[in-house]
Amino acid sequence: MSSLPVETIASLADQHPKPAHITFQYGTAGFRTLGNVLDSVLFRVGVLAALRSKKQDGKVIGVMVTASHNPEPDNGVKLVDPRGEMLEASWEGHATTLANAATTEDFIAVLENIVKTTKIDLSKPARVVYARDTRPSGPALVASLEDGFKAIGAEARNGGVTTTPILHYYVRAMNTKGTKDAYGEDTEDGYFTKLSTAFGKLVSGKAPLPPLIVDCANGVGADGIAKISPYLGDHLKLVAVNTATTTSGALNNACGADYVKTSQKLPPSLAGHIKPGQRACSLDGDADRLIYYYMDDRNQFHMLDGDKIAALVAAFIVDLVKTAGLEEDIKVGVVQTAYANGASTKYLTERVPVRCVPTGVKHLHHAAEHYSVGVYFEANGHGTVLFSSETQAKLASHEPSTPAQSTALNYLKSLTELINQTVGDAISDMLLVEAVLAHRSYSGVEWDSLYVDLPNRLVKVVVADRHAFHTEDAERKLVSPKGLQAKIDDLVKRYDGGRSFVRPSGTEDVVRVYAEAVIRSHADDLAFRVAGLVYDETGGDPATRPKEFI
Ligand code: 16G
Ligand code: MG
Repeated sequence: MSSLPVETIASLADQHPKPAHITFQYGTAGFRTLGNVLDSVLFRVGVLAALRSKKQDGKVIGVMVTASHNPEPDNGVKLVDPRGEMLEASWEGHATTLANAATTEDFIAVLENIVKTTKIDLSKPARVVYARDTRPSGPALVASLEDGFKAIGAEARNGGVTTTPILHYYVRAMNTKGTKDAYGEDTEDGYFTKLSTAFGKLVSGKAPLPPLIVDCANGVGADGIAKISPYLGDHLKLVAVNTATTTSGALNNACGADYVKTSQKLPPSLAGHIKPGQRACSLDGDADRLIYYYMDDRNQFHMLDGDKIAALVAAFIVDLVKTAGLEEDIKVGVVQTAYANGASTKYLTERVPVRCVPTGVKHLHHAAEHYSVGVYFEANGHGTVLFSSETQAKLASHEPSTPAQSTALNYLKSLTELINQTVGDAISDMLLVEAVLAHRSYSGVEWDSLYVDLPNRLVKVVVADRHAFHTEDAERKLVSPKGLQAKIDDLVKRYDGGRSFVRPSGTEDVVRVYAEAVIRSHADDLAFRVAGLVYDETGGDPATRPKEFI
């Protein structure tokens, strides 16, 4: 068993010193903060990714440099495990410890400790693939990352500027190349060909839908939309807007999936583009979230969020499974978080088993793996559908006994190709939605009417210490601060259809409050009352108490 190239690592590490006074944390979405303080983190993540690969017997590990929907000055980095899924939870701690080692010596000591405790065989190869989004801080951070690869001697492939889901796709495709589980060609062309071919099979013979407006958040999704358009041919026309990837300050600014979901408004830049009845969608800055919407005849905005996507897709798959005669073999289930609109949970529960898990893709993904077909979506538009290997085998071997069964079976097989099963993927999900709309002959209006959203409100509370907040029951109940949950329960009881929960954010230094109720004014009232309670109970300064808190 060989040892770490300590001298090379040390001399390169000295060029990427950790800034004093900053504590980094590998959170829900990896490391994420201002791009200009991340140099040391990127270098260290480069080394860690190589170790992770060695630990996984030389399988390819992915590294994505992005801060998703955050403002342009932010950046971040996350690791992708061999099947294209999020980094295993136990390694998040290693990443955090490594990022916070104060000096080069400390850094090397932590590395040696990781090698020892996780029993890494250093003689194994290290293979990584990495990519970045369009942020201006990206190139410098990628250079630091590359130094990390160099320091430990990793074989690194540069995936260039691409979407987060495409990077996840590369990882799975590279690791399954030449096996019976081959996921696809490990190139952009391979990805676009796979998706568009499956889409073509799903919509062939269906009346084409009118063109779809796609708000690209001025991010890397703009490249993806431009590239996939020729592959789609006449099956679907995409009209890309907010494609200014090189305009300073434009990324995620008053546009994109997060803007639409949190403000529940049309991006102002779309006002001239979208006509009454027309549907449109927004991607986020790294194209792993998707929110749809449309304007009605009175020019009113209607949002179709991750919950509406889950309802549309789950019901469609359930119908196909039934028509294919596979009801007994294939069980469809849905995974949501506490943020799922209560009306969506009711709609889905009447049709399929539904589970609620804590916020964050990794929780949803793992829970979805327990179903034969696991549909998971966060209300914020991140989600996908997982087909278990038994289900894929069943689809491959099932002998249909009628033409209708055969058609449904083929549609299900095409869905397994269309859907990026490694992670939520705005481009893949968009094609999925479009395919279902084409099958159902739905416009936005009919899709929207599957159920009526309960009015809801999300409020941020800045508290002295968000780490004092602990939750249970999939974040639906507070365990600490002591006594706060009982007070929230008392408030909630006063509102018809009221529901509210409080949780610490995993990505921002705030506590989030969610509330819903049958009447809009009640949802607002409940949210601001709970926010006020949280603020006061945790010793908030009366002088800076936000005016809207009740
Ligand atoms: C991250 C998560 C997302 C979650 C959000 C919650 C991933 C890849 N992304 O964006 O799933 O909804 O954080 O943010 O896991 P919050 O903890 O600040 O509310
Ligand atoms: Mg994102």
